[in-house]
Amino acid sequence: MKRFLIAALAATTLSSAITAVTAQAADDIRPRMIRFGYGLNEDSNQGRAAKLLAEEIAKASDGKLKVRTFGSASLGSDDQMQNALMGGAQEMMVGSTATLVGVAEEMAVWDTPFLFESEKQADHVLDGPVGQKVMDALEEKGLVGLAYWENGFRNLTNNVRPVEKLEDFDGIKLRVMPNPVFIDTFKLMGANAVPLPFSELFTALETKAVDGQENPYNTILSSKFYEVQKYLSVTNHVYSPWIVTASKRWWDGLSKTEQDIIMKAAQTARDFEREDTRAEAREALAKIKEQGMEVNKVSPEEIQRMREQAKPAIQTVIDTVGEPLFNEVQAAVEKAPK
Ligand code: TF8
Repeated sequence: MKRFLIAALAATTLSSAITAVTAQAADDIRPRMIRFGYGLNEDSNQGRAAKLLAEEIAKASDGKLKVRTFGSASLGSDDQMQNALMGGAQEMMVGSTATLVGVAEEMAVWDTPFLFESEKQADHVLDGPVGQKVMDALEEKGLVGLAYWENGFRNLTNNVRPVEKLEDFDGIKLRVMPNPVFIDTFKLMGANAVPLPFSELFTALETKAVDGQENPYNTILSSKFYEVQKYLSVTNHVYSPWIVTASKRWWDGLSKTEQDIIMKAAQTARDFEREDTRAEAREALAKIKEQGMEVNKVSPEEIQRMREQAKPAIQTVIDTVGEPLFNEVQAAVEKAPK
């Protein structure tokens, strides 16, 4: 009788242990600390969205998944963070797709000058099948893409002169994102393109190591570039996406439930971030002027000349991502509502 009981007990213990293991793999949430890094400061559109993402993850996991956010590149430049994610030394980050071109060249397709005409069009393409395909290219490099957030349409600032026509780019020492398409685009414009990580940009402008830079209105405001830049020229030369990524090494060790919580939070934060960014951008020009910058519009004729001039950079994109992907993106852009 006793022996039977022990055997029965052992059997149930064993079987419940097995169930526990499977359950854990499928839907357990374990206490975890997630380091989420980003390059802008806490008072930026990026910082606000990172905070929301952390709150959403805490809420959905009853506080078991704790996201610690690190702004102002305190965990390193975008490049350094990407490497930390690939190596498994950091869990998550958000940064420009442009910085990922060195990891997955497919990302260069978003750097095509004048690719999108509106944010709405960008949303459709990025959130659609081809956007997903480009994101998926990260996996074999050790990263998992979760969602595209908005950095936004980029505009030019500098200290030399207002850029009103193509020729005004001449000789301006312009910081660009470290990526072949950006370097080529601005070389074609006649600028002296200097690739630099964003984390070094303010100091480079302050010390006059470079004359100018290009970024969306939101960043010109939140990074206080108006303190070190005189002219802003409305060029809208390219739409820049951000992308939330996770370390694949780490991600693969999460339960399905944990992955779902994090994925959903990245998307909720995306929807918030796009609205927040657009609202801020609508007010930004007035604020930038208040801060003393001189703002000039660029005429449609001159934008057209810049577009023409930038065409060879499109070839750089095609050489980098391959013609089939480039064409697929073009087709999606044409189909998307403006
Ligand atoms: C750049 C980008 C950056 C962002 C940010 C650091 O100019 O636009 O502002 O990638 O995440 O480097």
